[in-house]
Amino acid sequence: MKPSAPASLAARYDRDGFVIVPDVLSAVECDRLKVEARAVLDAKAQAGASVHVHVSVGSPVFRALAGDPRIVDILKPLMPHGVMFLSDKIVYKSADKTFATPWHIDCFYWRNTRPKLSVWIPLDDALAENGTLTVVPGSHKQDWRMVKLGLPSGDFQYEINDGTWREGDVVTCAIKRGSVIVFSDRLVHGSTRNTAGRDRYAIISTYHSPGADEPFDLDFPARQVLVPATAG
Ligand SMILES: O=C(O)CCC(=O)C(=O)O
Repeated sequence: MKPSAPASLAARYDRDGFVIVPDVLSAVECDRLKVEARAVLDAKAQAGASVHVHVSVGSPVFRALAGDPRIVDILKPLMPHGVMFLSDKIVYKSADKTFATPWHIDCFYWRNTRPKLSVWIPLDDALAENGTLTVVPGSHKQDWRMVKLGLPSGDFQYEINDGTWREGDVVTCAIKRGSVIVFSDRLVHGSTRNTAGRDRYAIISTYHSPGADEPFDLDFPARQVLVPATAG
């Protein structure tokens, strides 16, 4: 019997709510981006914060990354109505920022806006022991209830505390730095704890289809259309 063809990226994204694309950025690029990320955090981030938003507003390096053709080419088949960059953030875990990112879906942070997806790129090899991304495949097809969360740092404001998935449903995405995870803003995700005593930097960029600005968008001055709606 002929083996069936592997599902396309778009089919997998639709089925699972996420896709992993390995080896998009080189180790040298990750090293450079990590130096830039540290500089951005030192210059702009709130003391003690593990999340810093609006990275590309002040960093041409990250702005170029958000529109990098290698990333846009991954997004094109997943976003048939065009690709618009909205915002990005650094999420940084370390020997003294060990907390697991709580289970959540991102659309709770941007209720009543058009659908979005995010691209998560670790700048350090990301493994279970240093806080890699965890996802629940297929969870983007269900509705979830979020509750307010009071992390002392204020880094994450919401969590799902009544999830119905089983431990065996969770995928712990162990990936090399420079690999890419694209995930829907309806996908349940979080991270493992960082117990390794070493850094885990990630840059997360969020995109949606081009369209008239919604009030939410006005907070993000680096937003830009990368693939117009009419382009193939
Ligand atoms: O990098 C992480 O720990 C997870 C980040 C995350 O879940 C998010 O920003 O939505």
